[in-house]
Order: sequence, then C-alpha cells, then structure tokens
Amino acid sequence: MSRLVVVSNRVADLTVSAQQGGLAVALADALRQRGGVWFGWSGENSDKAAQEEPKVEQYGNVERIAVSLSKKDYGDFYVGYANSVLWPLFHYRLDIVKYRRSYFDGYNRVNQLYAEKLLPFLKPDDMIWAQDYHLILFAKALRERGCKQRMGYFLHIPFPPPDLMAASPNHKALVNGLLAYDVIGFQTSTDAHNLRRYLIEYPSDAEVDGNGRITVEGREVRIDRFPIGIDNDVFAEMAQNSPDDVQIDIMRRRVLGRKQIIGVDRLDYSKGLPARVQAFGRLLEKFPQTEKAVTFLQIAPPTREDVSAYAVIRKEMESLTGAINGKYSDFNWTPIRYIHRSVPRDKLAALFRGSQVGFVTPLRDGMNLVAKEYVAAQDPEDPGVLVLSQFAGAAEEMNAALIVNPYDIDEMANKLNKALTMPLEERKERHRHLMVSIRNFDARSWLDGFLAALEGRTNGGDVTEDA
Ligand code: ADQ
Repeated sequence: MSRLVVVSNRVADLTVSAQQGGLAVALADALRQRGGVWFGWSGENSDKAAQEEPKVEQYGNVERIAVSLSKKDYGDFYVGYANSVLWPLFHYRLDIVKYRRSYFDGYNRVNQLYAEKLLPFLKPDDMIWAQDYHLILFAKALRERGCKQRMGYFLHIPFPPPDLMAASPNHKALVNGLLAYDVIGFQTSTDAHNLRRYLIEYPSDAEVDGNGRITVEGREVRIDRFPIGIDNDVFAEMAQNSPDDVQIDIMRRRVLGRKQIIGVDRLDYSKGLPARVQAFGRLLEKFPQTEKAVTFLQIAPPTREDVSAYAVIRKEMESLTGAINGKYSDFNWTPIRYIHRSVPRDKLAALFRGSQVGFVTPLRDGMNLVAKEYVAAQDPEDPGVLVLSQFAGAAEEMNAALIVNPYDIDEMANKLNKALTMPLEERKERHRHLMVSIRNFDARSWLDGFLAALEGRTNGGDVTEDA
C-alpha cells in the first residue's frame, strides 16, 4: 500500500479527538492506517518563511510537516485570492469578488512554495491528496518539479458553471492547474458536471472523447463526485449525553410547551443567514399561534474577520435579530437567541437533539455537514424535522427533508410552520429516509471512495458503485 500524503492549507492537529472535529479525525485515521504525511501551513506568519526549514513532528507512523507564510503571502494568497476571489466566485457570488492581479500572483507563489517545501520529503510511490480551494495550482507546481506520483484533489466547496468560471481572469490557469491532478473530486454531480461542461465548452489542456473520457497528454484524469459525510455513530452518541445546562434548557421548554428551531453556521454570507432570520420573522407574522410558542436559536461563530464582506454580514445579522426581538420580545420570551461564538461539539449535538426543527438554508454550499449532524443527533422515536436549502450539496441525497428555496422568505416561513406541526408518523418516516442517506454517504465512504479512485482501483461512475 502506498504511503499517503495529505496536503491542506491548515495542517491539522494530529492529537485531535473525535470530540473536536469530524474531518480531521477521518483523515488522520487514514494516515495512521497506511502511514503518511500531513503537510500544510502552521497558521504562523514569518517574514523569513521562504528560507525557513519546515517544522517536522512525528506521531507514530505519521509525520506532521508545517511551514509558515510571510505576511505578504498571507494577505495576497489567503485573505486575497482564496477568500476574496475564489470563495465568492465558487459560491456564485461574482458581485462580491474583489479581484486583484497581485492576489493571483500571491496564490501562485504560495502553491509553488508549498511544492518546493514538500518536495524533499516525497517518495516515488507516494500518493498525494490535496484538499480544497487553496491548492488548485499545487499539483502543477509539483509536476513542474518532476513529480510523477498519483495526485488527487478534493474540492469541499461548489464548482461554478462554465460561464461563471470564465468570468475569472485566471480561469484557464485554474482549470489547467486542476488537470495536473489524476483524480478531481467534487461533493455533488452538479459540481462534477460543471467542470465537464467547462472542458467541453472552453479550450484547455484536456481532450474529451465521445465517451466523456478525459486525457491530458495521454494521462487519464478522472472527474467524479465523492459526497462527504460525518461519523454518524460518534455524533449520535454525543447527542445522547447532554451536558446539564442543555438538559435544563430542554426541560424548561417542555414545561412551557415551547418548540425550538436551530441554525448553526460559521457567520458566512454563503449560509443565507439574513434571509433565514427574516423567514423566522415572517413565521411569527403569518402564524400568530407561534408567538411565545417557538424560539429560534442561531449559533454563528465569527470567521475570516480580516475579509471585509464578513464585517458587513455581522452588522446585518445584529440589526435584523435586534429588530425582530425588539418587536416581539416579552419579559418571559425572547424570539431569537443569537450566539456569535463557537460552541463545543458535544453541546452542539445535544442542542440539535433538543430542537424540533433544524433550519439549514445556505444560498450555496458544497455539502453542509450541519444538515447531516442534525439528522444523526435526533431521537428516532421522536425526531425533529430538517428544513434544507435546495442549494446545499446535501440536498442532492437528503430529499426526505423539507426542501426550500432560500431566496423565498414566504416559502421558508410556510415550511417552518409545516415542520413545527408535522405529525409524529411523518416525522419518523422522513427521519428513517434521511438516516439511510447519511449512512450511505458518511465520512468512511467518502474516504474509502476517494482513496480507491486515487489508487486506480475503481473506474469512475457513481460513487455508490464503488462502495
Ligand atoms: P463549512 O462551510 O465550514 O465547510 P459545514 O459543512 O456546515 O460548513 O461544516 C461546519 C462544521 O463546523 C460542522 O461540523 C459544524 O458543526 C461546525 N460548527 C459550525 N458552527 C459551529 C459553532 N458555533 N461551534 C462549533 N462548531 C460549529 C466546508 C464547505 C461545506 C462542506 C465542508 C466539508 O463549505 O459545504 O460540507 O467544508 O467538506
């Protein structure tokens, strides 16, 4: 079995427990099984970054290799190109892309730097797996240095349709960069289809034959979907062990006959938070019986605060929640509880279980793991209802949820009311179906499916055929 080299922008903490984070745990497990390397940025800035030796730590048969970035590279590559250009563009938000030529130069520079720093550690039969939108040019940088290893790439966020992609001044370089990988993995068939369409409609290094087979100078490139998921059992178990404060909160609501709607997201403009708050306001307006009978708990920790678009959404959320709370609050009821902080995972799991509706309405999302976590956390004998945006990647499989258009405030209010009044039998039936979908596509199947493709053990087609 070849050694696995995982590359991600932020190198993970390899001592992380199942408690702390899902994805890092799954990848660290795969590394421990076959031995390997996790390479990435340490999170530190240093103006001598280019000359510094990477910091190497050994955890059993896994090496953790971390490099630092100069302040300029951090600004151009991370704050600039990755988070002010690629993130909005790939979430279909051309209107807030802040493009600068120097950002792309920085992006290219850091992808080259990562390749340069990793190179001395690589062995000829390693398998390299790069994660996410920070590393589109990474395989090409390695190939330019003579690397012939199998290289895979997984994009955690959506991939836009060809005409949107083409609006980026660097679209050719980006797509040709992707084509240096052997396996290009996406969350959904829509994303995979978008890249295939691009290759058909725009010139690139790829040749696409009549059967849809893609080659680059004779080397076959596989484009496929590998839907990511969670470790359902670990999450379900966490949900059943509620901390005391969550139990007291659930009991108090039970006594008062109050229901709770929950939302949990990083405070990101792609998550559709303002429209979600408005939809809750519309619910109170249209269905007066919900007043004092329902609360909306939104947990939204800060994220990427050095990117300006995030300051805008923060103000918007504060003013919207303030307006609704000002209008409806009473001395013994506050309609919206808005928490702008991170919450430990076990507490989140218990809060999901104690909430009658999971409200997940991104305007565009690669997958959205919160939707899966909400379902895994429920009591199968008395489950809550998931209200899910049609534009979350998760909606491709989780069609037993109440699916909404996150731009339609009235529809969202109606579906919230439907969720709050849904009979037990229908809730159980929908929950059963949703459990099947999250079990079919969990953290394990994502990992195994991708690694099988990278090893060339499977030949494309749908991931379910690979399982
Ligand atoms: P994200 O955009 O971060 O991930 P998501 O998939 O929902 O979105 O994952 C967020 C994770 O953070 C969840 O596990 C959630 O429980 C946790 N979280 C959110 N708010 C929290 C809080 N206040 N406190 C503690 N934990 C919190 C990107 C893509 C997604 C894709 C994932 C994985 O944007 O579309 O599903 O990667 O590929």
